[in-house]
Amino acid sequence: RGLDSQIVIIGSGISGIAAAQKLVKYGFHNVRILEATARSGGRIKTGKFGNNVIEIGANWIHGPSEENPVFCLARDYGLLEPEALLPENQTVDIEGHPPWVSNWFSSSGTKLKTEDLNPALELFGEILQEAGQFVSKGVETHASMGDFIRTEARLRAEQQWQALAPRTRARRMCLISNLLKVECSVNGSHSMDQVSLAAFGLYKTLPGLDCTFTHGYEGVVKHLLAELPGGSVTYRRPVSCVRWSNTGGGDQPVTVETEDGERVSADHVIVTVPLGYLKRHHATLFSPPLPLHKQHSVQRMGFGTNNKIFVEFDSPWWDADCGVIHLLWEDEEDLVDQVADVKRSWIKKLFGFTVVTPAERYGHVLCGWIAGHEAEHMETLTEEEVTREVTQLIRTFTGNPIVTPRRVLRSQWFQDPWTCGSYTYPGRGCSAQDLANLMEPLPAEGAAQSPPLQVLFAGEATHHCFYSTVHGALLSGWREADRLIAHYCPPGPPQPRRS
Ligand code: 6YU
Repeated sequence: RGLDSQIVIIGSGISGIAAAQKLVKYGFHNVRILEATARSGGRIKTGKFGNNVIEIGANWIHGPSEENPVFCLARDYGLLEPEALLPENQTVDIEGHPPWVSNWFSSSGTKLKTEDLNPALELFGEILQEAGQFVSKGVETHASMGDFIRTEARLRAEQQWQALAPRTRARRMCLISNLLKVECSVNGSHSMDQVSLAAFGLYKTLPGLDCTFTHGYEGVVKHLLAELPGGSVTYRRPVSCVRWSNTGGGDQPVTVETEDGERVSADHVIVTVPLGYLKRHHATLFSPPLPLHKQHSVQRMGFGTNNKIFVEFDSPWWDADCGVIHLLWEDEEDLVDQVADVKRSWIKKLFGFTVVTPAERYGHVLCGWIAGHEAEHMETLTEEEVTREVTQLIRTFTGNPIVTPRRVLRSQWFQDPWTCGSYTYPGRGCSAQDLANLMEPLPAEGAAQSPPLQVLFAGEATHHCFYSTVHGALLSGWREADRLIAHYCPPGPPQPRRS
């Protein structure tokens, strides 16, 4: 069939669009995307907050440098600020942790001096770095990041901070609790106890100082979509079942059934639904079901919730150069990253806020970050309840009893039926093999009598080292397009060289 093959892509997020763009560019002309919702972009979702553009989903280009295809596209489409294009911006290596100026506030209502906190920050940074190295050493596969960080932090505090006043030591331990919550947001996990120590280092960072889009992340989605023929995406068309064949097959071996009863025949289907959706629906989404090893990997890989709470103020209560505000609870010496009573105290999981810049455009807007079951509970509350809790929180930490946000807006990624959370992390018991299993097509080439490559898998959860990111998702879409291109148009034998 070659370039006439019928290819159906499930999901119009960046991975689905990238797969379609590459196939169409190569010459495949029967490529169709079925999207459950009324829009493209999936977890790239630009919204409005007052008159400002904000990101409800993906925020930054992580590691904006030549190796990052999202950066290259955004640069070529003219979507970035001039500073992001500076060579020095692209070469600095921040290893996933931007060097923002931090302001620390305490639950006793005071602003803390950063110098007093630096030793604890350094200690935490060292432990994280060591954790990342286990992937090449091989450790007991069920060990968790949470256990490792707590054990090491207690041990090192005992050795290094013994002579300190108990109050200073206690505050440093509270700071480590805050940083554990930061890591829950970064990883999208409920607790660091759920994140694998052995697989933590699978995630790779790229050089470059994380940057944002002037008019929103969705710009890159719109530009890529414009490279597809009109009508390539069918919206409001949720797929309910992919019928494939592991025993032989007819002319077109796959049938895609949609919720409204449409049946689409295809030679190949590229599934890009989020891992959260797969965890919930894989049993009904595939007939016959996914092979067991693939099902186990779907279960073992982690997919949690990280939500944002945008808050706008008339005037700032943070320093002019501040990039991130941390909230340190004075009763959290016990190195905690989850709250005991989610309904009553969910707000304690919010580690703090990043400052939305530039101030000339945004005014005084903060973006709060909250992960885990606490974030999922927050989604069930009304906007008024969330506003009340956030206002109370800020009054407590600033010691200012009248500070009042002008407006508040939160994301609700867990309740989104087509996402069921935020992004992927390596769950306890995971290894690189699980990521390999997630991306493995059905049936694999040369593995069965039935037509190969009926069902292919893309999406951020299928990238071996950039899972959880937009660039990982984009590359996974291109990877699956390349797989089909190589299947139909294998590179020819090397030509003999003429002398
Ligand atoms: C990044 C960032 N970022 C914040 C928040 C979120 C995410 N990410 P999609 O879901 O987009 O598309 C699937 C489509 O399928 C979708 O349209 C569905 O409607 C559709 N669908 C589902 N079911 C269907 C059905 N049955 N039928 C038809 N259609 C169906 N990434 O690079 N920078 O700043 C952030 C952030 C709040 C929620 C992010 C960020 C993640 C990206 O958004 C995400 O990976 C991609 O958009 C996914 O694209 P896709 O195509 O795969 O799926 C160890 C270690 C450390 C590891 N982590 C390091 C930190 C990195 C992560 N940081 C994230 C931080 C933020 C703030």
